[in-house]
Amino acid sequence: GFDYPERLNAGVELTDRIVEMGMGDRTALIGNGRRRTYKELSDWTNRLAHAMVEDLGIKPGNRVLIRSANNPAMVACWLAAMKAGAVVVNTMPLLRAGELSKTVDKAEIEFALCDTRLMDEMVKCAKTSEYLKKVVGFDGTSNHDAELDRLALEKPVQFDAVDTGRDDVALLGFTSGTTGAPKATMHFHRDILIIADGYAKEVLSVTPEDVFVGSPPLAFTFGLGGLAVFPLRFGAAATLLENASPPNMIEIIEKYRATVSFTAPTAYRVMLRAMDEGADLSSLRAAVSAGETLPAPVYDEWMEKTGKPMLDGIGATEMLHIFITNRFDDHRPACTGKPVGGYEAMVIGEDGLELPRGEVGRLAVRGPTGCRYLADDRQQGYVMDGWNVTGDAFTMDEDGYLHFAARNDDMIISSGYNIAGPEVEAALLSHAAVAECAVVGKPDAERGSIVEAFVVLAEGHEGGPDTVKAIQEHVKATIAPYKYPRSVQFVDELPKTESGKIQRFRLKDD
Ligand code: 3SK
Repeated sequence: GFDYPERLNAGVELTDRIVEMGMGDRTALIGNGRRRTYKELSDWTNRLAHAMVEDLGIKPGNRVLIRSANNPAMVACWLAAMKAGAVVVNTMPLLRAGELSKTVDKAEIEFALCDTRLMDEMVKCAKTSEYLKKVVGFDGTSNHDAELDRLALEKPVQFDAVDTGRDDVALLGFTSGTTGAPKATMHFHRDILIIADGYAKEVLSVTPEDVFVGSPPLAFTFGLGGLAVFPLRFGAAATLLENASPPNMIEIIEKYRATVSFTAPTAYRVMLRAMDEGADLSSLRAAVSAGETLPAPVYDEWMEKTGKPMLDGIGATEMLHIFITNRFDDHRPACTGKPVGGYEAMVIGEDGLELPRGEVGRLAVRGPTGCRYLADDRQQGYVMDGWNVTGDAFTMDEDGYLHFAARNDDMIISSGYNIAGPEVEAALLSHAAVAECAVVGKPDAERGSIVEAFVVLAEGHEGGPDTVKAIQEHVKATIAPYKYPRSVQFVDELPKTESGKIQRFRLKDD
């Protein structure tokens, strides 16, 4: 079981507790050219928490948005805000004002802590927001050269963390719904520890000697767990990269002899090619793959080259982290493995009943973490009789291993990013040349899928490379750039049902 004291603050457990355990001198965070020990991280977060409470006026339960690329300052702000009893929403640096506004409105966010280099879109969002009271800049480069840092520098290094309960909400993890209307998933202080004491301990056996590296944004719970919670829970080191391109990850792996990596198959493919060119990834003892299905050839080649299995797993923002996984001593290609300790899984049919082994149905899981949408009718669709019914179709074989079959929804997964097709369609439709459009995922060897747009042109507009470019640039300027359609096809009309509903499945070539 996961027994935690009734009064629990995850911010304290991931910092001060490690110092108390005698690991204050160990490296906690590496990023932007600096290394911080656990003692330094504890002091830093305590000072920040003082500033948040005394200068900004953050009260327990206030919602605080953090806007940053992955860096030590973002982690410090997150931990400090939890110490101050706040409910944190981490956001990706690529979000534009419109997407930030949807987040702020959904979670009724009052405070925003923003890397000063990313202020423009945050300020645009604040100008029209009825909820945001304060936007404060922090220095993402960790040179303490911004308002929040200056306030914090004057504060003491001791802070009595807010006496939060283990079942108090600490984190709102956002996930884009299929309609583009974001959903916020609530997670308690204890949930943050459960993912470390469950998956990270049982499957990865993390020790203080480990050095973590990876690409998922901290705004995505896959990244927050893999690159902050898991190392910090066990006194290990986290390397944080603002630009986690595969070459940058490789550089860090070689430089710091990283031992655990978290990324998507797309990046592992590039790493395999780099190994052919002499890259030394021999320090990696655990390569975790999630966010997209792991193709068997990538699994096979990794095994061949490193002698170790790549650990495919599936998680969900709703469940906070990975709940089904392969293991070092129990792994198979094209297989997601078995539930993490404490979780149960079954494959169900349309009637909600368990299907016979081998039949494709919806994956349902239950365990120590689970879905709690904030003020959202979609809760009834996700949790049924205590089971969390994910959007994915799976089969369970005779031996109880789970195999991914397909996604049930309109999400397009490209290089590990979840992209809601309808949101891209809305951005396309705001361009003058687009009369009608439909967006689908197109299988892609490099990225898993890419966004493909089928566009019916408006009167007076012509298809051609310039129009494609203009449309793509428009999408990049309207929503987060990674959502733009890499493929644009001009068509005379879209396939529709008699009632006029677009039949996107007829546009897919998978
Ligand atoms: O599998 C995923 O997409 C996922 C989502 C949230 C947290 C962790 C993971 C692996």
